[in-house]
Amino acid sequence: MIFLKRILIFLLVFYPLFLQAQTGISKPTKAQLAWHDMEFYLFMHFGPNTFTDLEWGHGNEKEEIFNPTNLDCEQWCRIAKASGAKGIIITAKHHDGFCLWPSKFSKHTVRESKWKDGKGDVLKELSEACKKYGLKFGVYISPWDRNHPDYGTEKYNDVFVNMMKEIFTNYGPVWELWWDGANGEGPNGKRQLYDWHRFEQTVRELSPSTIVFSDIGPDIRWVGNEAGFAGKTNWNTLDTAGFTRGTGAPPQDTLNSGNVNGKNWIPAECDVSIRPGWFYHKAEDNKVKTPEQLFELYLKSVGRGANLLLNVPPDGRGLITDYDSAALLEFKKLKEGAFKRNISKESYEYHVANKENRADPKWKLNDGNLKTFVSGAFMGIEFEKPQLINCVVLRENIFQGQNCKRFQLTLTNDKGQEIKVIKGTTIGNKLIITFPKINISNIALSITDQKSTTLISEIETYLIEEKLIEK
Ligand code: FUL
Repeated sequence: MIFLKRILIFLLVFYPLFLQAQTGISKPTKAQLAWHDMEFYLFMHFGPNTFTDLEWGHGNEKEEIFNPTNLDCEQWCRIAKASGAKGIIITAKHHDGFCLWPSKFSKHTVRESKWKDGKGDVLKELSEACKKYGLKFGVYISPWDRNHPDYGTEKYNDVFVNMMKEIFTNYGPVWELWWDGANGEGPNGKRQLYDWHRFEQTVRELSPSTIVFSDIGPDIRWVGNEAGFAGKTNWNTLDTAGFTRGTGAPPQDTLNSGNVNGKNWIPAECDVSIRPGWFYHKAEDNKVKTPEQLFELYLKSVGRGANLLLNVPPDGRGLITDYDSAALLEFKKLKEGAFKRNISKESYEYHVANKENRADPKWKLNDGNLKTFVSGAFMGIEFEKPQLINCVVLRENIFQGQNCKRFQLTLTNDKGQEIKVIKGTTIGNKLIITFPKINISNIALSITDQKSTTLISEIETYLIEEKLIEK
């Protein structure tokens, strides 16, 4: 009997996977799957703008203005760690063209500055600190360059390729590379025709596991806003044919939601700043987002199947201020507190092939099985005694693609009466649903429309602080 049950479970799990493997459904690469696991990491905008109080430097700033008095990348890493972030992406070169490393292909770098008598190298310090603290290291390098004399000519494409080569060779491994979509004029009034194909080839050759961000990938996409939220419907798939980066990118609402039948696996990353600006401005010290606002951003990004890239800009000392670190640490506490006790773990899980068949097998949670959905099937959690909950976390196992188009959660009390029905669209890597707390005995998930067989790996339930419920 046990043997037969095992065979049945085996078939339920692997046959749909076999079928999916035969279809042309788009799937994540190994590197993209690992990226999905990263969930939350920090962005650091740092450079001449930190000292001039600008957001977009003109490119003609004197190098000597870059002079942090007390730069300490280990402090950045300690704060990143303490906030639960898993990596740091640094603006190695913003639109003003200033390089935070002594590039041989520019005369507008840390080498020409007064900082450490021109011997400093922010990329070296940060990449080493990230290694030491077990954080992933990522690099933002703006294609738009308002300083470089070759900008606007074919030669600049060589410059950009050579700069990326330097970065991969001297500071790697680079986990994520960020190509900003902004493309204005260079110092000679010309715009650049970027050789994207060559840029992409360079990355693939030199650092094949690097995840490349831009408006349209190739690996991950911009979410279409700088406010930090993904679409309530959020497909990891996107059609890019006919689109380009920058002004030729797909409409912002498309980037926000992806395309249901998109040809490419290009999931969304939500970039947003902890302050109004991207760079540090003293006048914004009292405008740092509160821990509750950060938690809400987390719900609207990670909780909608995207990743959260939160910008925390170091100040002119080269340090993260106490305003920012206090908010980050408290945010971590809120998050840990909210998701500490998964109430589902104290109950039984069931999985039935159809609604008539309630004499189903029940499992204690964490049986290691993926739950597959054939039409009419549902699975759920049965609590041994009624539980107060206000948050459900669903996880779709996406390694063979994202399939759930529509789902329904039915929450019932100990008398079997329906208390609440929640309908939704996509699930993806993680979906966090919050609502005013209710007392329930049973929660049942059914997939009401799907592209192909949906694989569910978790139905978690929590009671979080009421103030944290999504507004
Ligand atoms: C934009 C840039 O223009 C901003 O300065 C900032 O770097 C943001 C993350 O991307 O395109």
